Amino acid sequence: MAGYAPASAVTGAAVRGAAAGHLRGAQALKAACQAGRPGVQGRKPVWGSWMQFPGPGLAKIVASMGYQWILIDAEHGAIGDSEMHNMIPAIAGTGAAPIVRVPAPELAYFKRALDAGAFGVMVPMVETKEQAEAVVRMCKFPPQGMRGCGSPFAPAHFGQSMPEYLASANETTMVIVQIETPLGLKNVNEIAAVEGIDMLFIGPNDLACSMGNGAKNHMECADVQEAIEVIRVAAEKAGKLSGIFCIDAEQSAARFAQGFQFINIGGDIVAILSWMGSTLQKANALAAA
Ligand code: 3PY
Ligand code: MG
Repeated sequence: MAGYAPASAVTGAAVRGAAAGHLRGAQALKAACQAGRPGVQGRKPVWGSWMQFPGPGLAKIVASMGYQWILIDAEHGAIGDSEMHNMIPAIAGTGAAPIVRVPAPELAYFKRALDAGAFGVMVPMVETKEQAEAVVRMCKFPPQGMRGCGSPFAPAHFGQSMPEYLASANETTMVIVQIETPLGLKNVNEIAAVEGIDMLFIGPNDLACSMGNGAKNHMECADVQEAIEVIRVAAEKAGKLSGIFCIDAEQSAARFAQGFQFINIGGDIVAILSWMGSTLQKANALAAA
């Protein structure tokens, strides 16, 4: 580290003014989530949206609408590695927090997302305490973990020198694990207790599907709704944050009232399918009238 510290310190000083907002943004995201927890006076939701289409231009437009975080979905989205790299600063530049959902809990994916300057990562299908511990190790620099420290991109985006970034990243990086299977549900209290895990995030579609309700509307499945509350309460009892994927304003507001803080409202493809589909239908109906 000492070998490149002086050069990276210069880089940090040069970009500090322009990019320091990214560091403040990452800290602000965590603070906003804490302030959204049940029992906090005047609690407010931390709204986000999902992106499954690539492109920094689109990311900038979506992020500029006022969401506090934008999820770059590298699990199910049509988003490759270099697109993710360009979308992260485009989102962060608007003041929203870029979070990357990695395809799987593998070291290479965490390196790519965090080195590109993501404020946090979301990890699908975490099912055991051991998996959660491995996630934390892969996301944190030593001594807490094993993250490699070679990339200049993240410090540059955060307006920091490499030593400054190394000193702050373990604290500011948001580590979010998804609980979305019966095994994850069974082990949820152990997973929530793992140090370094910031949030349990529910993928209701996978949770419903893996519980045998894939073909049904999960909002109408009592067992899925009970499981969702069990996961939320596990997070709350462990002093962790809780989040969930929703597709409309009503669902999102109801989940906030239930006690969740970090709530997704739809996404790019949800918006396109819904608006374009209904508008075409309406145009057809009007033309035929
Ligand atoms: C799920 O619903 O399974 C998710 O992961 C969020 O879309
Ligand atoms: Mg899922």
